[in-house]
Amino acid sequence: MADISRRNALILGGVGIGGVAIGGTGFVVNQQSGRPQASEGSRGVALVQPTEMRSTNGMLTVALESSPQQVSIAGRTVRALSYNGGVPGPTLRLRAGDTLNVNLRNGLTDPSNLHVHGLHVSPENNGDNMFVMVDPGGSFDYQYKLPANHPPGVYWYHPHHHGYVADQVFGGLYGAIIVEDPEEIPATRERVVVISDMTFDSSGTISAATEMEKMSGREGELVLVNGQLSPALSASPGERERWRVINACTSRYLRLRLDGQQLTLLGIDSGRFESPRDVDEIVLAPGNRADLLVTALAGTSTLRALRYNRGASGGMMGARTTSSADVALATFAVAGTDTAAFTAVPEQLAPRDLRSAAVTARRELRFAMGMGGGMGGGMMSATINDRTFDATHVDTTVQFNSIEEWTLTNTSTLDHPLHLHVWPMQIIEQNGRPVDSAIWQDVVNIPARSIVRVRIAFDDFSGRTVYHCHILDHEDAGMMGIIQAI
Ligand SMILES: [Cu+2]
Repeated sequence: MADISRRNALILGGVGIGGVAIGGTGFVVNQQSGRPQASEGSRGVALVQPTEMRSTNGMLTVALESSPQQVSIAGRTVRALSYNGGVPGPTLRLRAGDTLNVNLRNGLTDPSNLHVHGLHVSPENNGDNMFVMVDPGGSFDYQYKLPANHPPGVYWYHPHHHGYVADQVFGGLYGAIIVEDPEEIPATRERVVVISDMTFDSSGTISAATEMEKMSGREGELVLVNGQLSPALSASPGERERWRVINACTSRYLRLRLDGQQLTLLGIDSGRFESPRDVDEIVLAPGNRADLLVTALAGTSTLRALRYNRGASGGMMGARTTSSADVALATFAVAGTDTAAFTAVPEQLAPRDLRSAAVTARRELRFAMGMGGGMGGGMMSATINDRTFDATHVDTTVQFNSIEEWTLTNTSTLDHPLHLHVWPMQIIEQNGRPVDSAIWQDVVNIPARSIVRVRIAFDDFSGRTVYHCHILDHEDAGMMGIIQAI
């Protein structure tokens, strides 16, 4: 085998913010400098887009097979988990009103299933049903019918079988779903930017998480963009790019910056802002997505994920800080002839605003973590309202067509990002401060020892589904509840 240490040694162009880390991989990894850098093995490789599949005449039919595959990552051949041979899996492009048919074949050695994260579709029968289990070797035909008024934006798919979610997503099982705009937003090009993290051992196999890592939520040593380490992007000055950014990391928060470029945020998750916002950075909790316009300015910039403090998990072995170091994710080189400026982004539909709505029910969800007494004899307990997930117990019953206000209380020393399936949440209040605009997300972060209030309109669909922490190790540990709209 080639000299991996040398081939993958990253060029240290100066004093980095972090030190050089010797990964469990046995090769030298340093993504911790804010400076542009890449491994010798993969430096300058252009960002590759996942395969795309697009609906025609209102329908997209896709065969998805999850299986262990040899894939090339960071200049090495490693054994990951993949949909249809790729990490990420294919990008699915849809329009409001479309029907998406997915034949899922499970080629893994563990049970699995599929979740279409963020799509506002039925959770029942062969829709986005979290109670479907696909055995190893088995298959299932899903059908998702998007309403005619489905919001445009960035969504994604990944496995969701309780107890296996973190391992399967960390292994490489995820892909993008795009719901196109009814009126096109002019851009030079569009890029799907799926950010994920992974750790491989010296044999090229994905590393298992320790109990301590599960407690804080595992973070991979390599932070990848579309499965690539430090890819290169290029553009001409004045070009406008549409970036569809997905945080597919199992636990890692992404505080993204692309200094030197002009960033305009259209929205987070399915929540499109009425007017685009110029931003310097974007924080994406695991599961969040950003719909972003990048106006290219001459010069070379680095897409970076900056240190984000998501608290510390205490315990018998002492508190452990889970504040990731800064990571350089990709380079964006802008050179050449200036192109003509783009027209303004078309006005978007004003988002619904429940701040002045009549609330029909209020409830509290209390997120807690503790040691011992956890399920499965594990050392960790991760609970919502003092319960861990029980597939036979409905935790929350809501009335169809009601508007509820939920107080999300985090009693622990770690952030927990709450994901509610099917129905998006409007953030009303954060730590006692009212939110001054209509912000809709399907993953809402609840910072350590704080309170967030959201409002939810339970309309369009009834049925049974789940809400859970999107630190997937916490979800697998039981930080998930069942909700039924009747
Ligand atoms: Cu959590």
